[in-house]
Amino acid sequence: MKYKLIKPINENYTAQEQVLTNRGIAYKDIQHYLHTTDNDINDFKLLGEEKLKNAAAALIGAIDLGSRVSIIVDSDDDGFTSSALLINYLYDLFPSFVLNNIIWFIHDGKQHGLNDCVDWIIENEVNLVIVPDAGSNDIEECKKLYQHHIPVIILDHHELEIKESDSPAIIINDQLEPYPNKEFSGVGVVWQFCRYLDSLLGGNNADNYLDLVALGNTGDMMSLCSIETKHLINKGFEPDNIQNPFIYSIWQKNQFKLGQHITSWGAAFYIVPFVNAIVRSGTQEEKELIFESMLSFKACEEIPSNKRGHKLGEVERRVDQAMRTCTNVKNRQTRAQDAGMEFLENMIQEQSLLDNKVLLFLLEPGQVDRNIAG
Ligand SMILES: [Mn+2]
Repeated sequence: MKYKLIKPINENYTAQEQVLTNRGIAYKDIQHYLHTTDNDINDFKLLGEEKLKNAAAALIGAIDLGSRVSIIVDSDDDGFTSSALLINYLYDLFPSFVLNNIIWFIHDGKQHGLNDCVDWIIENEVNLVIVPDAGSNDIEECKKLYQHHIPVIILDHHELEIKESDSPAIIINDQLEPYPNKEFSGVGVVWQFCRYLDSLLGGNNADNYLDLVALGNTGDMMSLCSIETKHLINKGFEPDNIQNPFIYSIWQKNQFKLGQHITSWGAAFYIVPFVNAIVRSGTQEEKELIFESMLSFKACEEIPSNKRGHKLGEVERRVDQAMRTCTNVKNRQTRAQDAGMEFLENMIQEQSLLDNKVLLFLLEPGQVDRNIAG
């Protein structure tokens, strides 16, 4: 077997020290890295106090007035957990407002941001838009919304390709600010925003959702070399912190793989792929089902069963149906992947393409499932 060492072996290091230094943790930081604490959590004010204040004022104002707020659910694991965290958090404090005034938008494909939902927002007479985990660069869409007097709060972690001052939106984004952790996903930014709201409203409610923080950061493959991210992923997956009905159920269902204690590795292999399969290959109804099973107040509601061979009038909990749907959609995705691969392999064989160094396929619509291609 051929292999190349990342770094020469240091005889004075233990195996653990060697691995960690190879991964970029300085030797002097190893003990700290292995024993992180809540002191490693950054101050939310580093996300920009003025903007946090403006965003909170807009949101609390909307709640006060009973305005309509829409939340745009980004189409991946981090996006789902980001929006679910925000809605769950608000439900704890303002249940009837959430039930009556918050509507959410789930993209019909893999879209991100505001591009496909501006008209929907205007048609639904929304008064405030919140975009977790996306939207930083959607200047034109934001301008259009502001022309309709609809303010936009963006809680994001993607690099800006625009000048912030060109956008009318309130953009809270770790990449823009002195916030030291740049390996923090959208759900982390949302969580910090909720901690800021906690500081205004009293209470410690944001910490009820650490499992979502852990799952979103894992889904976006944020680097575990970041001490804050590593700490929050470990903390969020501590068994006592698994409170989200979706995460709890998928853990129980897959305990033979995930074990007594979910690890970031376990979540990356046995939870995130189910969410991503739903986002890529699920129907709109299936996406709604999975998203709503991440909402504490919706997950345990009883809905008509769609189990094979169910009796008339039979019901089941939404989160139980979600578990079955996850498995079905993942299998459907695997079948679509296999069919796509078979199609390409046939093309390679028929046209003897193997002599080429790189293969690029120009596909006709329908040849490979559109959610698999790319
Ligand atoms: Mn993200």
